[in-house]
Amino acid sequence: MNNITFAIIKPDAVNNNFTGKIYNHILKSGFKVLSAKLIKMSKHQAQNFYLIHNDKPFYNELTDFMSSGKCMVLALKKDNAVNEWRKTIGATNPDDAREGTIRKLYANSLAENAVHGSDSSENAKKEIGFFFSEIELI
Ligand code: IDP
Ligand code: MG
Repeated sequence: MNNITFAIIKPDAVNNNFTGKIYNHILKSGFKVLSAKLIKMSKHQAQNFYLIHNDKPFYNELTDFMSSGKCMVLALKKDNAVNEWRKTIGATNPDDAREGTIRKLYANSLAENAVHGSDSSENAKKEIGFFFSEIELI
């Protein structure tokens, strides 16, 4: 299944009132929203979600940030969804992101970069399973 990916509208973007604009950007880019909801992660949940980064110097800053406020989590569907979504969001650092990408348009900084995107289909499945139950995935 390479037609599903997982996205988060991160706390900076929700706080900056960009949720609606980013949601529209998702639809305009040809993704179907299988499921979406607002959540607030605990520090512990953010640490688990980003476990693959636990050896990085920014792990503590990242998990503080991701548990600092509300996020919107989304399961997205499109052909080649993982790559298409990574293209739509742009580079991790908004300074390096291409014009018109979500991070270029809406990110605050490298740490507070507006959105998350899965890096593989396998991880997308795991990440969707982390936040959504089966009955939420219509
Ligand atoms: P990605 O989100 O583009 O896949 P990753 O390298 O997986 O980028 O990093 C996960 C998240 O960690 C980034 O989206 C960003 O919020 C944060 N991050 C990455 N590198 C740094 C850094 O050097 N300083 C602070 N935060 C960082
Ligand atoms: Mg990543």
